[in-house]
Amino acid sequence: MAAPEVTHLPNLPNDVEGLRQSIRDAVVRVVGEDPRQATERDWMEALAFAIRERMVERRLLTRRQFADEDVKRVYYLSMEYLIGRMLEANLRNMGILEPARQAMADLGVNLDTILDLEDDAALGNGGLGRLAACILESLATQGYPGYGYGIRYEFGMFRQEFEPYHQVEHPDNWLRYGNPWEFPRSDRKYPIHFYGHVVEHHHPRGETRYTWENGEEVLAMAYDYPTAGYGRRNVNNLRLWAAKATRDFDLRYFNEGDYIRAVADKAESETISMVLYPNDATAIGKELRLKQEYFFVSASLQDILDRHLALGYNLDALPDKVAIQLNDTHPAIAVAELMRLLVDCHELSWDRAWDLARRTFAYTNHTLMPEALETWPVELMERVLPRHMGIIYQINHDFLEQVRHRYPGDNDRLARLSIIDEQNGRRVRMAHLAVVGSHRVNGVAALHTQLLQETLFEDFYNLWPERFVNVTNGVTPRLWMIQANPALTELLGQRIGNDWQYDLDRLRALEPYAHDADLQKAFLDVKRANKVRLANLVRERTGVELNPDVMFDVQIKRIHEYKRQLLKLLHVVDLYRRIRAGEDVAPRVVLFGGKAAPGYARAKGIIQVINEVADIVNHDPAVGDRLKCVFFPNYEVSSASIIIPAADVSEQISTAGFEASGTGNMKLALNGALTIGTLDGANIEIRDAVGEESIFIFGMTADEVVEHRRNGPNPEAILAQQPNLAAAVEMIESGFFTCDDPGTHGDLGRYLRHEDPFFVIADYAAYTEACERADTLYADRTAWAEAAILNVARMGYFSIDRTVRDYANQIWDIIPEPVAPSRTNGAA
Ligand code: GPU
Repeated sequence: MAAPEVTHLPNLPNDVEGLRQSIRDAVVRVVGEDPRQATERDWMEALAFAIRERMVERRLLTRRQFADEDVKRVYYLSMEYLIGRMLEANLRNMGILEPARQAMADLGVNLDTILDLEDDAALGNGGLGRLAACILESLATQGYPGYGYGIRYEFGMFRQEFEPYHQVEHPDNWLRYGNPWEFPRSDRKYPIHFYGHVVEHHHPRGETRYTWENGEEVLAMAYDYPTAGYGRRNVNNLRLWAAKATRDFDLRYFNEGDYIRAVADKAESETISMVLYPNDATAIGKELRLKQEYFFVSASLQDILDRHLALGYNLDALPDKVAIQLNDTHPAIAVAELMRLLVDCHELSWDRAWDLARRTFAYTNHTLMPEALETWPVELMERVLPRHMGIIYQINHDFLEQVRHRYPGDNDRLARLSIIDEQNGRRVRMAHLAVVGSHRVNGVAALHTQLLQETLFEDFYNLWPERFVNVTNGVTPRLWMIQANPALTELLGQRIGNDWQYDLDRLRALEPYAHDADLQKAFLDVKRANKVRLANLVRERTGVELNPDVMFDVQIKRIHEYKRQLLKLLHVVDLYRRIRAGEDVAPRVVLFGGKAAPGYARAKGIIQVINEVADIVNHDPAVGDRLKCVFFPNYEVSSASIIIPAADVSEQISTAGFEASGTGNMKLALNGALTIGTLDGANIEIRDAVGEESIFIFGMTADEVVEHRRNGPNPEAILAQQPNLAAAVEMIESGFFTCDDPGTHGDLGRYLRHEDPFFVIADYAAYTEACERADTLYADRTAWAEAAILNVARMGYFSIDRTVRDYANQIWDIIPEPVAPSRTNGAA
């Protein structure tokens, strides 16, 4: 038993006076600056340190309680966490936002100025990474024992600039000033191996054993980011791994006297955690990517097993104390790695290990798109991870035996189900490994899960129907309402109180007031103020002036053909042409935001043409305020939180069957934007929730898309019947908007006429008709306000808290463990 003063945790005061003291001290003791000379950035850092010491205190309290209560924990394994800024979120979730604001004011510093200095932590591409960040926040908020594991990329998502029309990528050096939120844990390092070979050890009795020898070794070092719950004392942890060379990296070169080469090799081994691959929903076939995946998976699993054993549990209790969620297939090598750790390192029998692994893992699928499905050439896997390749063969062998037994003689089915794809030059199908190695597989919206069962995983679904569940995505109301939309938060508080902040279903209390004229006016005033806020930012970033009294029509998301930014662009060009022809069209501001993967030429071409069209439209004196088109540069979490509350209309217009869920659709609707959308992803559930009156649905359904493709689409024939659409396509391909590269718009014309793989042309008429329905409703301010209020009131289902409870109950089997206020430490 340690002495009481050793076990004591500090208990720092959270009042204005106490915070002021901590902040002023931190300027001197941590930043090393004289408070008389401290810059705004110095004060920001000092404030962050004052918060983080309070966070870590609660983190330790939380950890003590979890250990005392023998809780089951969930570990979320994700290559991406799209967190955004942390300062305001941490202040709010720690319950010290207002005292800190006052303390800073007392020190002569404006908190809002400070908040704006922080770089986004952009360790993710899009929806998948943002979902991971929302899930961690909700786990802490609801008091679940849940931890994130990922990679501490030195460089996150690139910064996007337009020069002047096309996208140019700049490195995101987010750690250049250091990072006050992380705790480097130099004592938490694990060795990670690559390459080498496997040696078999035959035993006369018992199983053959394997050792993995003569590879290269790199260390994974932990960096901890405490994650605070809102309105609770629970603080969980996100552990990100950075690659560090081992101490005696490459002895060979030292012995040969090539000191410089040895040091260069050290740098090389640390590149593993250098940069996030900026690809969204596209598999990357690079060796470095496979090494990143294995690197963070191995470190995380070693850490999980260490903790499990240190807590005094035995390995047979693993599935009772540990759930591991695989965020898409990026961490799916975990199935083989856990087997290696259990069998080779902890000497469990294969069958026992397999039973434990399967009951521990679960896998979330985020797309059906073939180009996103990860497969690794057997040859590459064999070279980089030789032991894992052997383990995968063994898993596959056992699995196919089972299939053979169930479907004797059905060789086609065996080939379809096999973890090894033998058709395309022998590749490991990571999705198959994930399904076989998990006890649950989930899609992220009802339609998506249904399509998974009917298409991609049909054979697996027939084999194990009980393994498949749906968990519809959600978003955290703390960031996407309270932080992003303080004006609406305030209004909601006045009308229905603040319970909805913890239980978003309570927004329904707003329903009876939807036609209350006072509320409608207040609601429209809030929206207008948010539009002014956005217009100011747009002016600052692009120089374009926006009229806040015009409809703000917003499409913000990664640039992808299937998301159909081109459908919106055709509408813009159509409107522009008609305005020039003297037609009276409803005015609108169209705002795009989003990044294209650097190697995705078509997506980059889409950005370029939008910028070129925008430039012409915005400078045409004949147009004035009737049409403005803006491509908001460098769309990221922090700009999303300004754009979303200002949107009147949310564009969710993907080709049906292609968007797994969407989450931007939820953020926008929650903030009162009405959706124009296809029956795709979670749009379907949003329609069911908000009602037909508050959403503009259009276009082919997923079934109709399949049918349409089967019938052999003919865009030219459709164009021949739709003069407005034809004129828009002609206007583009004629070079009317060409500012930069002549020829590129001709190519776009050919693409639409002869390829149109996502049926922009086929859905165009229905789309513009939906836009017109929106225009008509928008013109009736009362009717619009009512629909928008009802929209907000009915979005409760899309809280990430509901999503996390669904995972907890259907998949993880964990329960909340709220940290009691005065436990252990006598703290108030
Ligand atoms: N998604 Br796969 C990504 O953001 N990145 C990916 O690599 C893959 C999927 C998205 C889906 O496209 C989107 O529909 C979904 O809402 C989101 O994941 C979270 O589930």
